[in-house]
Order: sequence, then structure tokens, then C-alpha cells
Amino acid sequence: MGNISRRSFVGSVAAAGGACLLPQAMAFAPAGKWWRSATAYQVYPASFCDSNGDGVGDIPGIISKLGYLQDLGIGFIWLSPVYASPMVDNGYDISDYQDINPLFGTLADMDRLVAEAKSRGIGIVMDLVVNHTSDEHRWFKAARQSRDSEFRDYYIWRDPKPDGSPPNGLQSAFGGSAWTLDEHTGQFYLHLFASAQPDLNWSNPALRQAVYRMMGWWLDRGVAGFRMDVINLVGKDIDREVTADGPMLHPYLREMHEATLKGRDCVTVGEAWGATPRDAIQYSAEESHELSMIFQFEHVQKFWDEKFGKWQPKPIDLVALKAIFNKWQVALADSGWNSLFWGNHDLPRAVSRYGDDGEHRVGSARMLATVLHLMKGTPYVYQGEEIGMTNAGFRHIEQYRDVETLNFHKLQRAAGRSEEEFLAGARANSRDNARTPMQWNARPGAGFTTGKPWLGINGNFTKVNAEGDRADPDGVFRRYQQLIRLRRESALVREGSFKLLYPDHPELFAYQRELAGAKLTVLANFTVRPTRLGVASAGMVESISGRDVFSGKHHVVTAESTFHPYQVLALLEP
Ligand code: TEU
Repeated sequence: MGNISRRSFVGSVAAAGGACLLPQAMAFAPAGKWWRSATAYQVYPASFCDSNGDGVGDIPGIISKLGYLQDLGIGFIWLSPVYASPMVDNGYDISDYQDINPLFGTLADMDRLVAEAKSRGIGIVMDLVVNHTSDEHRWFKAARQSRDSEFRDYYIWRDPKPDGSPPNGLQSAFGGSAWTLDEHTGQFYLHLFASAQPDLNWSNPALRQAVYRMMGWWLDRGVAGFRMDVINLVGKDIDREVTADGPMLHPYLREMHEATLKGRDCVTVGEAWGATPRDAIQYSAEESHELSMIFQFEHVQKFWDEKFGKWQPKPIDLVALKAIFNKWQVALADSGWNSLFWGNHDLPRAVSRYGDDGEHRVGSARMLATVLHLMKGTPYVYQGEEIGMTNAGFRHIEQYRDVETLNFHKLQRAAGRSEEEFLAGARANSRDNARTPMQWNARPGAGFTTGKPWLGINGNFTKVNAEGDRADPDGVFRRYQQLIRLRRESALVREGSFKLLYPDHPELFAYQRELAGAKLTVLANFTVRPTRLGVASAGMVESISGRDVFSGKHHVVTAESTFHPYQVLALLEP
């Protein structure tokens, strides 16, 4: 195989693959499943676009970029929280579910966002954070007034142990005990996240009905659905110290579906750390009447350290990574539906984690996009991923703002870990890596703000930015555009079967999709070194050939073919 030209047929994916792909596309249009052909884009509002120069992104800023998102081709936006919030956890601590944080705008701005996005064929999916509220929510303020408050039972209270210590050993995800003593009423309240994020008591039917009413209120305003924050925690059984996947989880989700989602043409995606494929089918199978799909994190957590968790850099083992994707693709082939993602606002930048954010930044970003987007499921692009943005590269703890990073810094330093070691971990995995402002152009403020950004802009913005990348026909944005369009147009991409090829190859990620006699073979060098399929590729069918869906060129791949660093082919046959 010769040197692969990276030049693509600009905007002509269909021209390259269309003859085979388009006829099947026409057969596909089951009502209510629009999200199976759509690609999602996550907006982290504080860091997307600041329209008023206060250094924080806002809703008018998002509206001003709808043209950009339409051009990318996405079908819906997952909007991280914009509700009223004291911002202890950047909006995942909500003080009023039916109002907008003035930092981000007004309810009128929100209505305008929904309407203008809709007119461009883009749905707005709200972040539903109902495992907990802010401690400034009126429910919690009332609940802590007295043990007899009508809202007391909206939260989870327990008496101290006889020695005054917390009721049990449950730990907060952000470090330390999950219990904080409310001095005034003499009981502890549960918070699986920060102490300013008290957990709601889902076993209280009045609370559940209040949540469902609130969901209906947003759906009636025209939102396209919900991303459900840590939804697998709501069925918890605290007294048995069961938090995730508790006994009441699925009954509550079915109840929620019945009360709010049923009969509406919306999309729902639940965040479910630790979910197994079996769980995913339970959540997302049509006959379950629960959710459209979930986010599962097996490919993320597999590469966390046993002792220090995410705060200890650990290399990716490609064979293990492939096995995980394969497991999920195969398990949900006939029932349920996968989400597909490399990153989000809690995770490092895709190109820094799985690719090369130095010399091969563009090539590896394009490779990662291709490998992910040609699998079966609904892909989620995290803002900036489509232009190959990289980790923040912070050198000092003072540069971080994230509550999780700052808490664990304190805890691990107190436990004797060195500053350098912690900072190395944070540079790899802190949530702030993904939260630095969107890099729109090379001017001061990166086109994100005219003021002082709430979190430092990545120093590489003069080189890495949307304006520059989009001017490059071989840029990252162009590849995302092509992939997003392919999903819309190709039934093979949406529905085809999945088969992992060469599972033991340590450097190539290869798989095959198949539908009605058409085959799409994806072959990607996941490393910085040239590689070949090699004789070790047991089960190799003599050769693989086809037309590359991006370049339109015909390729024949044999055991001897060389793949350049991060090179990817997507070959269509016949
Ligand atoms: O995240 C859930 C969660 O478990 C995270 O704490 C996760 O374990 C960690 O960030 C991985 O590094 C959701 C939201 O996505 C996150 O932003 C919120 O902070 C959290 O819930 C609480 O609402």
C-alpha cells in the first residue's frame, strides 16, 4: 500500500461512498429514533463563548455559534447545567431547576436558544442533575430548618453514631466522608459529592413527583431531552451502603418514563459509571421503557491506577481498550443502544489521552474520530474535540479551579504524596483539562472572551483554534464533518454489524461493519510508530480491499502493508 494522501474530497463523502451507502439510507427512518442517526455535541457553557466580556461563557454566546455547530452537522447539543447555582461544582449544584444562572443569561435567552437551535435542526438536551441539589436550593434550606419541615424527607438524614461520628463509612466522590453534620438539627445529611451537594431522597414519592413535574416543564418549553447526571445513584439503599445500581433504580426510571417521557419524541442518556452491558440493555432496550442509552466508562476506568485512581497517569493498553469496545458493540448489537465517546467535561482531552498532542496532533485526532464514529451507537463530541484541543498543561495547583482536583490535592498531600506527583496526575486527568476555554481564533482571549477568562486559556491557542483548523481541508473539523454526515447518510454506519479484527494486534485498531452485503473495514494505527498487519495477524483473510470513504482511493491491504503513525483507512466494498 502506498503513501496515503490525506487530502479528502471536500464535503463529498457521499461522492466517495455514496453509490453503496445512499440506497440503504432511504430505508431507514423509524419514527422517534432520530438520535440513532444524529451526532451529539456537548457544550460546557462556562467555557464555550462569552458574549459580554465577564470571562464566563453564556447562552447568547452559544446562540452566536449555532451556525458553526450546524456546519459541523450535529443533531443535538448536550448542554451542561445552566440553571441557577452557586457554582461550587460549576452548575452541577443546582439551587433552582426552573431558572437560569445570571452568569449564563435569562430564561428568555434559554427559550431563544431552544428556538434558534430548532430552526437549524438542532435539539437542546438539558443536563438533569437530580441525584442532589445545591445546599442553597429552597428545598434544602427548608429541610434543615427543623426535623419537622415538610421538605425534611426530600433529603437523606441519619443520626450520628453514639460517639458522634458519621452514621456509616460512605465516602464522597470528591474525597472524605459522604456525611456532614447539620449542627442546627443534630443529624448528618448525605452527599455523595461535595458537602454543598446534598443527596435527594428518591424513596420519597413527593420528591419524585416534583422532579417529574420539573422535567415536564422543560419538555413543554421545547427541549429535546435530558442527559441524566449520575442517574445510577438514585435507587440507592443507604443503610446497606449500596449507592450505585440500587434495588429501586430501574423501577424509578420506568416510573419517570411513564410520568414524563412517554409519547414524547425525545432522547435520554443516563450517566452510569460502572454499568455492565447487561445493565445497559436493561436501561436502553426498547421494551424496558427507561432511557435511550447510557454513558458507560469501562474504557476510561480500565486505565486508572489501583491505588491513586485517576491521579496517577497510566498508559493505555490497546489490546485491552479494543476488547472493551468489542464487548460493548457485540453485547448491544440486537438490543439496547450504545453511546460513543472519548471525552467529556470530566475527562482529559481525547487527543492527549488516546492520541498524540504533539507532532501528530491533527493526524491522531482524525484517527480517533474515525475509529469512534464508525462504530455503532450515538457519538458525542465534546467541545473543542472537533478542532483537536489538548490538555491544559497547568504547572501549578493555583491554576486549577475544579473542586474535585482541589479536594484531592489537599487529601493526597496530607497523606504524604509529593506536590510533583500529584501535579503529574492532575496534568493527565484533572477535569480542568477539558474545561479550558474554547479556542476560536488566534487573537487575545482566543475569541472566547474580551475579558479575563474564569479558567486559563491553553497556551497553544495561537496554533490550535477553530479558525485555523477549519481553513485546513485536512484539518480535524473537516473529518468530524465527514463522519457526522456519513452517519446520517449511511445505514451501514448506523445499523451494520460489528466485528473486531486482529484483537491481539498491539498497534492496530481494526474492525469491520457489514450490512446487506456491503462491508466497511476500518484500520487504524493507534501509535506513533509505523506498523504492519504482519503475519501474526491470525485469521487474516488474504487481503482487504476497498475504496476509502474519505479519499475515494482504492486500496489493497495485505499483511505487508505499512501504516504510518496514526494513519487510518475506512474501506468500503463493494
Ligand atoms: O459526574 C459523576 C462522577 O462520578 C464524577 O465525579 C466522576 O467520577 C469524576 O468527575 C471523574 O473524574 C457527574 C458530572 O459529570 C460531574 O461534572 C459532576 O461533578 C458530578 O456528576 C456531580 O454532579
